[in-house]
Amino acid sequence: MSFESMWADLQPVGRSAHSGGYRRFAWTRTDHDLREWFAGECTARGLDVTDDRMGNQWAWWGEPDDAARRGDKGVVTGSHLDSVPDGGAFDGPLGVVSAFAALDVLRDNGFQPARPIGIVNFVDEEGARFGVACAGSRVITGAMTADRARGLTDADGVTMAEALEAAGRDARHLGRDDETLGRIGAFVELHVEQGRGLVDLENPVAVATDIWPHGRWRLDFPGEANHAGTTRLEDRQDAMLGYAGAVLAAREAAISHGCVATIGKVEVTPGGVNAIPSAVTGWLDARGASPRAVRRAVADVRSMVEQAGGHVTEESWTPSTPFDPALSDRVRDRLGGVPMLGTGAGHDAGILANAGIRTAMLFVRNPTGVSHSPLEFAELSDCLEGVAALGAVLEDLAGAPA
Ligand code: HGY
Ligand code: MN
Ligand code: MN
Repeated sequence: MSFESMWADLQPVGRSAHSGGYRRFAWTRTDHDLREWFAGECTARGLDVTDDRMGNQWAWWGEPDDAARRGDKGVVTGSHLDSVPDGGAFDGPLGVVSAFAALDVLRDNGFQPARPIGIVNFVDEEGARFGVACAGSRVITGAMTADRARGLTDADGVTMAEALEAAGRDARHLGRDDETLGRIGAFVELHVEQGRGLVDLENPVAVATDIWPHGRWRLDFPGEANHAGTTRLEDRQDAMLGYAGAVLAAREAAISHGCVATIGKVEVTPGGVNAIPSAVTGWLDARGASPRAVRRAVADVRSMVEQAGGHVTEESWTPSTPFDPALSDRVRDRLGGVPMLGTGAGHDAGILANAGIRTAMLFVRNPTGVSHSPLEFAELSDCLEGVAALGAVLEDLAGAPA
């Protein structure tokens, strides 16, 4: 199983014939096919696959519980396979395929790890269906309660609990999973770069320094359903007006506070061209290097929304997340001093870092710099550079006795 053959196997799964992007959402049939693919790759390598309390998939080369008895822990790599609506091919899958390919390189070279090497597929990293990003890593680390996760609903009102049951899982099993977390001595996630840093630096691989603070807020605007043609303007309670104001306020606030913000998702009720909306819900995504700047920008939007009679609910917040400096320096040195880059994109690695697990990230060059779009890309040569880098890092971290 080469990198190329694994990549080719994954390509058609969940791909939209219309956009060319991917629609790989948690606990759907497509997700099931991706999980089957992951399990098949593990089985092909003689790795047993286990699920944790949230359904994240784990496979180990070596026995983590034997290591624990020696007072040692494993080295884990991996990422996610789900996508945003019409997302790109690389965001997530590059980290999972590279994990398998890096393990193959180590085995082909006759490497015998002194501590177990794990590969993980985190579920629901994008939060595209149920609205909270990194749901899989948030639940097992306790960053999101099982009750909250079970109650999240998708656009059709299906709860995550119902989706899990439909996928043949016991939703009562959800929760913090210290047994799984206790096996991780270090986590290194490889990810396509979601920006142009490496293009400008003319390097195929970088080590991450940190993840910007970022969050998601739900904005609800009330209105009164009525006829679009017969209702006088002065009699209208048009929920869309408040929403429109919030979209512009988000951009103005981002500019004035030096951060970034967008409202990328909106739901309109009833959604008829000739019906004045009775309700509009928008979701704000705001991020920035400074948590204060983000909070101030969101405060500006909040006051505009509330003046329009709307309501703002914080749905997730991830603080500024520096990766483990000693581990990141060791990774950078092992790779001969590659560049170090921060990112505005959230990752399961950030959730694990905030849970106190030694974590680092590798970025692979994306010549378009574009992500969360079918235009996301990485050259095969750079992908293979990423595999070689990940293999070298795993060999270093899993090679030296404790
Ligand atoms: O939203 C993010 O930054 C990540 O892609 N989930
Ligand atoms: Mn993403
Ligand atoms: Mn990702």
